[in-house]
Amino acid sequence: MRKFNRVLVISFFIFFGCDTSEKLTRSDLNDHWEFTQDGKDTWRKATVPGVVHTDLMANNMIPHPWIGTNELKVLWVENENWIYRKSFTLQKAELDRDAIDLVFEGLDTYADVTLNGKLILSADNMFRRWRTNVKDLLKAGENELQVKFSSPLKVNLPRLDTLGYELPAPNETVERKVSPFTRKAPYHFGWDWGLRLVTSGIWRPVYLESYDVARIENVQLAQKSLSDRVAKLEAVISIDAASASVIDLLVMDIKVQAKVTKGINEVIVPLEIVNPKRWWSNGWGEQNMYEIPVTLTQEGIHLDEEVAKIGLRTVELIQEADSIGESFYFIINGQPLFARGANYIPQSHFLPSVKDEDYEKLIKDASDIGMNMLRVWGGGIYENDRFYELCDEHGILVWQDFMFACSMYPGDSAFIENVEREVIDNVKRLRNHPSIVLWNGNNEVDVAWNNWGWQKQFKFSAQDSTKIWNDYVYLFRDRIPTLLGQLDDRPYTTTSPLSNWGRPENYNYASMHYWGVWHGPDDFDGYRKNVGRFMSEYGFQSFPSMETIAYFADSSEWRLDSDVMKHHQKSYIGNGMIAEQSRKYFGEATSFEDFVLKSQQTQAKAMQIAIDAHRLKRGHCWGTLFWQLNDCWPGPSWSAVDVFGRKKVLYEELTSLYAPVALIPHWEADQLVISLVNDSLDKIEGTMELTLLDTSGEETNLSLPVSSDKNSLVEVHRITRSKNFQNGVVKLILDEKISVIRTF
Ligand code: BMA
Repeated sequence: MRKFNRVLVISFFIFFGCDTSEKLTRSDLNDHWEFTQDGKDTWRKATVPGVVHTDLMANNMIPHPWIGTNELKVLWVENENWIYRKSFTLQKAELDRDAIDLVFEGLDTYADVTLNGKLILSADNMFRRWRTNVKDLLKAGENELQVKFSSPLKVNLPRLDTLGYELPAPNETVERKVSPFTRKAPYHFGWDWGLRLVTSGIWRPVYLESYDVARIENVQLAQKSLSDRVAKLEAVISIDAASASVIDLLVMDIKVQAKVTKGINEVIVPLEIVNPKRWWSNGWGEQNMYEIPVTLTQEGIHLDEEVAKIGLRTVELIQEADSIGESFYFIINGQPLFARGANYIPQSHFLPSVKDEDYEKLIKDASDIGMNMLRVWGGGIYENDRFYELCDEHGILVWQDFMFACSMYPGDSAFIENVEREVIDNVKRLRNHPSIVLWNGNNEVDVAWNNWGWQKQFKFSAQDSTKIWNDYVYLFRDRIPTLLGQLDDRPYTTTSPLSNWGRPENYNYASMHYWGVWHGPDDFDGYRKNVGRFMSEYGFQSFPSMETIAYFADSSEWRLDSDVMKHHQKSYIGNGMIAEQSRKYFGEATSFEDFVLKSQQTQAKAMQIAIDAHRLKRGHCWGTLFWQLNDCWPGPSWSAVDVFGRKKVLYEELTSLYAPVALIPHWEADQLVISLVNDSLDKIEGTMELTLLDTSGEETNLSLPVSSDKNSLVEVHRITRSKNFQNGVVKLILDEKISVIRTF
């Protein structure tokens, strides 16, 4: 009966030439927000999406925490509650829809949302999306929306008190640590390359979604089988219906009629793509994507639509016992892949200030220098959609951590349930991206629990210790993988690394974070000696450029022992190791500026030794992801590019270090060995041009044809080092062009 009425109403509008559409509409609510500190009632202009620190800065109420030691002056912000509000008007006609939802794509973190004075939502997880049907609370005319953020410390310190033991979180910079309780980007509580600012705010867009009958809640494109002849897919379409009715779906050219009941309904539509073109990772072919339009109608009336995208490819993670230990490598479209890339952290401490252009530049540059994998590290965030779209477009494979790092976590049912909702939200949002090839439970929790001395340090009783570990096992080895298995079919690993860097035999097992250099006592030769099966972390710090240093430090502070310089160095190791290694490789610095440059050259040297060693052990090792691609504030760190996008010396050298086809010069005792590494899927035929210079100025030149099979490593030249050897250059010529130059 009701449906019949609606059709009549629509014909009426058509007749009078009014807007007949009953399509889902989205109205942004990002403008005209104000905020105040709780208890102060002084309302000031706010920006949404945003966070309280950037609003306080914009209103000149706090100094920029990236400059000098200002971080210390703004720490108070985390102890306060903050209120955001806005009003918006609606016309009576706008209320005349079957459903109106208020959607927050992200609330950071503890937020009570009221609409026209009624509490509609209590959010407690920065990583979740929140949708509430608000039709009955909205009114024609003015509506008041308010979001009250409670300090994560105020919320969680009582939880810490009642738990009865501490949960280790060594990167959190205060004594009483609440980060393990808080489903919020872990690095906001402090890290060894970042500052501590516990933000609050509406950090992703907010809008009203109004619709009639039903809306498309999610489209999953599940690849059931893939051959060169045909790809068989299932479009799993979730429909959120305002009430029971019959709807029509058009998926590509397939029409389906479905009876839906109020709430979420699932419709599965099998699809076939004949002679499919595959999606390939960077360097292996095109990033072909298919668009699958899904349209929801009822009796010819257009209700909602979505264009889902899929890239067709197969992914396997091979973790198999072998003669020395356990392998760890990816097979993409049937071919074993050597992964070249880096660990990625959020691009700013203030997440909403990262713009699409920043994502575009970062990912495009990564693919231009030959990377084919980034690891979205577990101490940050599940990134914005744009990040993954760009990885799809540029063939950058994504190793996606869940957001847990270097900490133990509570095991109460409310916490577990919150995490489950987070997993569902994010996996459903991201699973159509072909770039994502791995879900990984957490960063370094296994190795930390078993090797970092927490039991002693925290004096856990046997009972507490067992409880903490069992909670860990339950979450990462049971709950998350079980849930994930219902949502997606990509590989899952519990943690990274799966093997710890302490003992020589450990390099034969699975994934490895090698920190013998920096956190351990090894010199750069350690990179050569300690090559695991997949190097998912290793790194060396350097300073950002002088332009970046000048942004945060007055020239009077340009000394390693100045307050500002010490404040910006967040690693407990300090600057001593950079100074020591740069002296060793590049000599005593003549000035601060010279030191800064030498620090970058030293980092580049360290990474060159490591990356070459990993590539030269191709077959044993199948991946190299250095720590860390980028920064979240200006300071010394392991990054290759700083927070303002300024590239360090390392970055410039990555073009040759990560070239998919490269000649790698290296020494074996007094022998100079040149190896040709070919990560591509083509047979390579080229020329090697070698120049050696000795101390008397004598130059030896050699030109040799070189070749290699696809996906392989081959030694192409070996000579005994002359006594007077000074340096050399080796060039790889492909198609009559210089492809890679390496000096040594
Ligand atoms: C790694 C990372 C981070 C850390 C880095 C440098 O293990 O996972 O936790 O920032 O080391 O110490």
